[in-house]
Amino acid sequence: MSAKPHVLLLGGTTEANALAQALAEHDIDATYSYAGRTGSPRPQPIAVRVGGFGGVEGLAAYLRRNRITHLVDATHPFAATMSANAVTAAALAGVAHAAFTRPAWQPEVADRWTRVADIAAAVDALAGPSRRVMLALGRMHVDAFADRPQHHYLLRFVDAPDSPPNLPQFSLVVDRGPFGVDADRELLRHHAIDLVVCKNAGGTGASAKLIAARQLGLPVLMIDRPVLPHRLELHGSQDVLRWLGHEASSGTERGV
Ligand code: 3Y8
Ligand code: NAP
Repeated sequence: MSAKPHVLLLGGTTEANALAQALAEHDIDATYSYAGRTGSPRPQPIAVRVGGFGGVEGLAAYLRRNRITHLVDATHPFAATMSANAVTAAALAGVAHAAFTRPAWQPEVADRWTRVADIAAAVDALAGPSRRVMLALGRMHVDAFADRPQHHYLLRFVDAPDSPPNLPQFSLVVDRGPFGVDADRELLRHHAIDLVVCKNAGGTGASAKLIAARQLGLPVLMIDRPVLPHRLELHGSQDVLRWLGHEASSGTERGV
């Protein structure tokens, strides 16, 4: 009989939230982990912990101390440090590891994407005359765009910043997703945006601006995902439940 699973779920995404719901419904012992980036993260139906672990060693120690049996990394595709640490720490602690992620967005026929490798390449690509740019990257990377002060930036943060962004021309919207297409289309139109800059986050929580840009015929500067270590990747809550040894239909332990 396999040991009863005790899951550490590295969260912060729409998919992590759906999985937390499924784990709660199946009475699977699980803890949801936030980094603590936002002021009031969404409540969860399972136990929650907030804050870093203290690098790989700190996470490995947490896994051992809390007798975690399965580590599910459902962090955002751009949370590259967390994801790399998770693979290494799980191996160190001898804990099963799987990523629960969503496929990258693919351009559709009507899309006007220019793909760049990372934030620095996006900054380089913004050389040239003044534009009105929706910088849909959140708060953590805004300073990099101070090198391109000629543009007017539309910023969207989850929380109001303690101090104004270091940009000469910007409009700031404080809002958390998941976002809607009609609202994002109105936002782009209201601010007369002529370029959207975003990360290839994938999923549904951030795709509204892409669909709105397509409808308005706007170009998009799409930042590709960072390369992550090789790992088991699962794409649905049911796949994770099966991986944990819980058949979704019966909701009971797999037969001995
Ligand atoms: C703290 C947890 C849900 C999950 C919501 C998803 C969808 C909406 C879209 C835009 C893009 C951006 C940003 C974004 C999205 C979901 C999901 C997603 C992008 C919360 C959350 C935490 C964070 C951290 C925050 C980052 C920021 C990034 C805003 C909660 C709401 C831009 C990523 O102020 C800060 O320091 C914010 C930091 C990392 C990226 C950045 O560089 O600023 N997410 N976002 C998580 C933690 O502490 O562990 O507060 O409830 C989660 C979500 N954000 O259904 O409730 O699944 O991706 N998050 C990007 O995609 O580029 C917004 O504006 O269009
Ligand atoms: P990151 O750069 O990959 O990680 C930096 C450090 O933050 C990690 O080494 C770890 O600290 C801590 N950390 C990150 N995620 C954590 C988690 N879920 N639980 C506990 N500690 C965590 O991470 P990030 O890009 O800042 O993302 C932080 C959080 O925001 C994640 O939950 C992610 O899913 C969410 N998020 C990020 C983005 C994005 O664009 N990056 C978008 C949406 C949501 P220690 O080394 O001390 O353990």
